[in-house]
Amino acid sequence: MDARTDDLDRLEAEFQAKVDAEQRIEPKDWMPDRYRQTLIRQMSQHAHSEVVGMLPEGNWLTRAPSLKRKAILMAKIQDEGGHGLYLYSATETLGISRDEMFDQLHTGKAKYSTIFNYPTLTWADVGAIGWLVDGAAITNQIALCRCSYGPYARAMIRICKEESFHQRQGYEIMMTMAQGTKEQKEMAQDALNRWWWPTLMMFGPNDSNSANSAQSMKWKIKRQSNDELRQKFIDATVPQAEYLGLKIPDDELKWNEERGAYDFGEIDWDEFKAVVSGNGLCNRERLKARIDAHDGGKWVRDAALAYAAKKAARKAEAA
Ligand code: FAQ
Repeated sequence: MDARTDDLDRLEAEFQAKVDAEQRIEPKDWMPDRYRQTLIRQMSQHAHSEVVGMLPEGNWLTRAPSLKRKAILMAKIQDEGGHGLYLYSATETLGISRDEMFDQLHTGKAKYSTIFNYPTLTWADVGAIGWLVDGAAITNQIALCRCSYGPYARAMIRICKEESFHQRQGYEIMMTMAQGTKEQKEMAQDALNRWWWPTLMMFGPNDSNSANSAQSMKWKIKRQSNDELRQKFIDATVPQAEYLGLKIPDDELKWNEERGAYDFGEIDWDEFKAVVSGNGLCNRERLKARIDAHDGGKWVRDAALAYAAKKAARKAEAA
């Protein structure tokens, strides 16, 4: 074994000991390259999900049923943009630039959550997204507040607070519709039918098929496995659906007294794979919208750079 390998082994052992002792890893600390790359992958995917996630709800901004609903929805969507920016900044601390991240998204190299490749067909979908999608996001993100990487964990604390307002607003829309006319209740049920299974897919593949989980858990990036979080979400959400008087579209859903948890049906993993690989209902539309927005913003970036260059030149002249 050469001296360099010895050094690396020692550094890795010290790093793991720090993680095991629940000490946070900060940007300037030494970290294994694979830890850095795993975080860049997960955090950039998370940031992209927030930004792409603005699109399905944005579809209803001009058609919100009242001024109040419109203002609330606009605030929620702005929060999501803010979460994206927060997460891009946190990811930059790992040594990747924002331009590189955008490029990875626009060329299809980086993923974003499958959930945002489904269409929002009615106003009830806005309620279902808040209730279910934000509900699932919180379940996942509460665990991430204790992630070993400091900037990610700290970003999650604020994001979770805002997500919980999002979840409540979604549930309130569902409640209003479920208690409304027959047509409104049907609309709420239809939204639940369409969003339930895709929401369960947000937690990723089953643990036995999750390529990254074991290592991410060892590094304490992930604190709970995909299946544990999915189960937690289901157990919390079933009583909420019952309270609304809506039926979760799963005939195998049943309380298991022994496990103290709900049993549930099999997720359609073929559908998941199709959406992950770019063949969901809205993948192409979503990516096109992001690329168009980026291209459309080029003049702003150019103007900001020109202004900064001019300011620097003036400063140099004055010095
Ligand atoms: N969609 O080995 P694992 C939100 C990929 S934020 C797409 O288990 P990992 C807020 C995975 O990347 C929602 N790809 O992976 C909001 C990997 O591929 P790779 C986003 C998925 O990372 C609400 C491969 O499959 N939240 O909703 C998905 O250990 C409302 C194998 O999987 C986050 O990103 C999927 N659903 O665990 C905004 C949270 N699942 O990269 C607007 C942070 C898996 O190796 C409106 N992320 N994949 O080629 C995480 O916690 C994790 O990355 C998981 C996946 C749990 C998503």
